[in-house]
Amino acid sequence: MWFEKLGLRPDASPSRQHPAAPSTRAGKPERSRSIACVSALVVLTAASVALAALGHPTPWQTGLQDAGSPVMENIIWFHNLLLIVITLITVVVLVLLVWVMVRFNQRAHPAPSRTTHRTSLEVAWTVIPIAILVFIAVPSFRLLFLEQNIPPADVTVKATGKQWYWSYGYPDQGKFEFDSLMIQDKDLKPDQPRLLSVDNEMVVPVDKIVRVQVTGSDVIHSFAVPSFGIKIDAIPGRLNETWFKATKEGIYYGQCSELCGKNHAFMPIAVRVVSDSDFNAWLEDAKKKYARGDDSLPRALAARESAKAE
Ligand SMILES: [Cu+2]
Repeated sequence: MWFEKLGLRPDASPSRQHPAAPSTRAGKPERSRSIACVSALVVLTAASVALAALGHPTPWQTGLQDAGSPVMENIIWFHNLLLIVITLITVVVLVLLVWVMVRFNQRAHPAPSRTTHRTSLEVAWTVIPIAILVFIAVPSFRLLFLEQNIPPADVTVKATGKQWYWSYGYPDQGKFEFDSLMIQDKDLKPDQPRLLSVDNEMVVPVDKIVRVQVTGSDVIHSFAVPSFGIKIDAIPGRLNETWFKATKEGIYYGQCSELCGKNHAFMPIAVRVVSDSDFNAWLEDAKKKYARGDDSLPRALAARESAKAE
């Protein structure tokens, strides 16, 4: 079957790397220790990059999951930019602090200056942070608009959070809706990740704009798929919207991200991205398999429909 071809590799867990042990070379223990620290950092950073994966988390992962949509590509780019900015700021502040402690301590500088104001300095420490914030705001707003402005959708999926599973409907494709429940540990197949696999996945076509309408039927849940860069609350009585365009076929996992009750940790989201033809084949199947008879419509709606017909 097409979906078996796309399953997760069982050997996907990467080899674990450990930071280098500190050198004990006699004579320069301090230098050796700092070299060891730096190499440990480099190894950890490299490992976290190497451990990132598309669509699912990995053991020892510290970074973000790989991007499976244009929005997530932008999120990762913005995250890396902020990491550089914050590292530079931290280094500058640290250097200033060390300089003050060394140069102006009581022993090195017994007679302190009584100066309390310096206009140029005050202007500088006001203007520089503003400039940094403006520099950050530009890509930040660009990303926000990319996430919020939903392009014309090719497929609309309605995801309803329930205690404790998700239901999916495809309102433009017909009257069908199905429940997606987590597979229990004892029923897992070898290639199915624990706590993330579900019985009925949400299926969408690759390279198409998918609009996800999200709501809750009992309490607030949250629909989140890290590799697509989406997370949106599922609130009873309200219809929230988000979107993604999956750029690669495969399976993408997410979880409910709002503490919603005792089984909050056990209502995963699994999105299977397939080719157009596979999606159409699945759709035909799903329409029959999950067909919702008119008798399951809410009574008030059914009554209104029949009143209209008379
Ligand atoms: Cu939930």
